[in-house]
Amino acid sequence: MPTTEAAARARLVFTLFDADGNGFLEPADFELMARRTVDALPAAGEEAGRALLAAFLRYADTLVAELDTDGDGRISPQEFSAVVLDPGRFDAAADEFARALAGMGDPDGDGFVVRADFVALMTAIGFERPNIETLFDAFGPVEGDRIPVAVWAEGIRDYYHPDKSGIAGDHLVPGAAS
Ligand SMILES: [Ca+2]
Ligand SMILES: [Ca+2]
Repeated sequence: MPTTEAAARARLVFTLFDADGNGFLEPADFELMARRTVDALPAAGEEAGRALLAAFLRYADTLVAELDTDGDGRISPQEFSAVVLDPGRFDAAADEFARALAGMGDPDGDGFVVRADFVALMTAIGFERPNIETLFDAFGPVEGDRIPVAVWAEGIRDYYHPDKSGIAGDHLVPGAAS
């Protein structure tokens, strides 16, 4: 059985990813999130907006490919939890997720995510601003107020780890920020 914290972390992400609130994750949800992100970064320009939209849709494709066990083209809460809370299955997919995520959080491909991009992305997904800032700080930003993509990827693996509690990712769960 996952820890209470692990179950709450997975539930929170599913709820946020389901941007249109229909109870399933589909590419349409990620398109909605991408548009929110582009709107939040008007200075990024049209080309950057298109690239970000493409990165979100790649992320959606990766999620569906890895998590859609029954092949109906969408991810149910059961399909989501079954994979992400099983380290044996999630670790195999984690590198794919990290690469797809890096496409969004590290648009210039230097291996680092700056705070502004991190905040914009996580805000678009629906996390609360104070929780996002606390998480970024917990990742130990280096010079230039940025974190290595690999640190974020490792944080995501921890986030879904069924046995972990009291980790950086717990800062994202409402009421847990401190
Ligand atoms: Ca949905
Ligand atoms: Ca499915």
